[in-house]
Amino acid sequence: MKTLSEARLYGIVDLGYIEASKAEFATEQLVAGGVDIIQLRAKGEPLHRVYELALSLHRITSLSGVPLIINDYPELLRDVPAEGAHVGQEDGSVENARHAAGRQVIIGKSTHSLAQAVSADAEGADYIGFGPLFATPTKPGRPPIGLENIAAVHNTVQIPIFCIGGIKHGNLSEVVAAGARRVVIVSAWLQAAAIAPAVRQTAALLSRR
Ligand code: TZP
Ligand code: MG
Repeated sequence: MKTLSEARLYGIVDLGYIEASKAEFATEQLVAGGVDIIQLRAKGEPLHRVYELALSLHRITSLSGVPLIINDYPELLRDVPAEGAHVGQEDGSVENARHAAGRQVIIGKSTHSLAQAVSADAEGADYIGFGPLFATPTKPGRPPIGLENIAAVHNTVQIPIFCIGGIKHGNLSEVVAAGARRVVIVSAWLQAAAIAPAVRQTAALLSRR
């Protein structure tokens, strides 16, 4: 399994874009394309469905040693052998999430400013999401933070930083030029004509920098 610090491409199986019945297929495609981490994001699904999906996605990700992160439900990590959980600013502390998980797991936190990034690091997060850089329908109502703090956050916070929000091939070079080293991409991969080639294309664009 890759360590977090080696990870550069973070995919999300988001049920806002993919029907639950296609979640396994999307996961296989993301893995085949070469993502380093996958998150299951199942907003609005009942907990037992998230549990079942997490189990079935983990059967796929574990074959390739790709860590599976569960959005929002760290307590599921007591019953699902996934590698971590991801929490937002409204979801309580990293410590609470660790306690809920009940075992040694990865805990990631969403941050929307330099100050929140510094706090998440101090709180003990293993990685942060930083964004949304651009306005995105995947996170409606969340104002974009732009690219101007990407360099500063990398100079200030030592844990892995995954830039997120509206990233696609057409703007990846700007994002990287602003200092991003790792990216989360949701809709641009899930809505691509074919997911695995889209991930490969991102990987190629990122490694050219
Ligand atoms: N958090 C900040 S932006 C975002 C999340 C979950 C969504 C990113 O999705 P997309 O489709 O890559 O813009
Ligand atoms: Mg949340």
